[in-house]
Amino acid sequence: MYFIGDKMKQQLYNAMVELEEEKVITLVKKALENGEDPYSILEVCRKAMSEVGDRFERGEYFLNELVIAGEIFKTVSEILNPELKKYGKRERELGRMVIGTVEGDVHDIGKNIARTMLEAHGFIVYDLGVDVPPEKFVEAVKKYNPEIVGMSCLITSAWTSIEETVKKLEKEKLRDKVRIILGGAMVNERIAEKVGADAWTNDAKKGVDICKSFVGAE
Ligand code: B12
Repeated sequence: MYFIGDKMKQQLYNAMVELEEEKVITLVKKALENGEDPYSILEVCRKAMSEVGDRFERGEYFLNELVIAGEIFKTVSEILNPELKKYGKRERELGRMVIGTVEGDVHDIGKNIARTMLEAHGFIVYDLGVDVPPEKFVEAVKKYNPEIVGMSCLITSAWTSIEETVKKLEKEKLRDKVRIILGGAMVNERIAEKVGADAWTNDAKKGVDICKSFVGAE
């Protein structure tokens, strides 16, 4: 269990881990009313999702619980989205970006949050959805000519798809035209180095800063 100093956040974390949907919604709304930073509310829920995942791994939760956790988080995202949008300062168009969850992976909650935040900060984001094959990334790069490609990945078995996608971009001589950022709970330095990605993150806020630096907009 993760320990958070703040009492309300601790309650929210516990409610999320225990999959108490109504309590989660009430606490999220209350936190917003109290002027809590929407991203810090999101972070509490993300950490709780990690604990849900650990329980699944330990055999204490089953697929059903993962599904329920996903549904609850989606509701939380819907409540927080308008607030997250206000958070960014969309003063001008910063650049174009193609984003998608790689082939073999259907997790999209984090990708959708990253998209919302990137758009809020002024990026035009072309979202290819989930389970996106390498060819589709390549097609989209040809079609939209983006400065950045973002690949979301939450299962380690899908790392090969990241690798394949980078290889296909190289083969089509597109690799040098884009910066590549990996995101999602299951990406790290190891995979980023292995495929030669320009950056990786498990945190959408950091992701926005990295993407801004890619287009010279720090
Ligand atoms: C909810 C959930 C599900 C839901 C997903 C619903 C949905 N629509 O997304 C469902 C039930 C469908 C699901 C299915 C499965 N899941 Co699942 N799931 C999770 C869980 C609990 C939470 C994921 C989540 O939404 N987190 C919250 C979001 C906000 O966090 P996030 O994705 O990291 O995103 C943040 C950042 O990373 C970043 N970000 C994300 N993407 C991007 C992209 C870019 C470009 C940028 C800049 C930033 C960025 O922004 C977000 C905000 O900061 C995780 C546990 C965990 N540790 O994450 C397991 C987990 C990912 N699942 C796991 C598994 C095993 C599965 C299944 C294989 C289970 C099964 N037996 O069928 C299937 C996979 C099916 C498939 N082919 O993809 C494992 C993976 C283990 C591994 N090492 O590979 C995990 C880690 C659980 C565990 N500990 O065992 N799952």
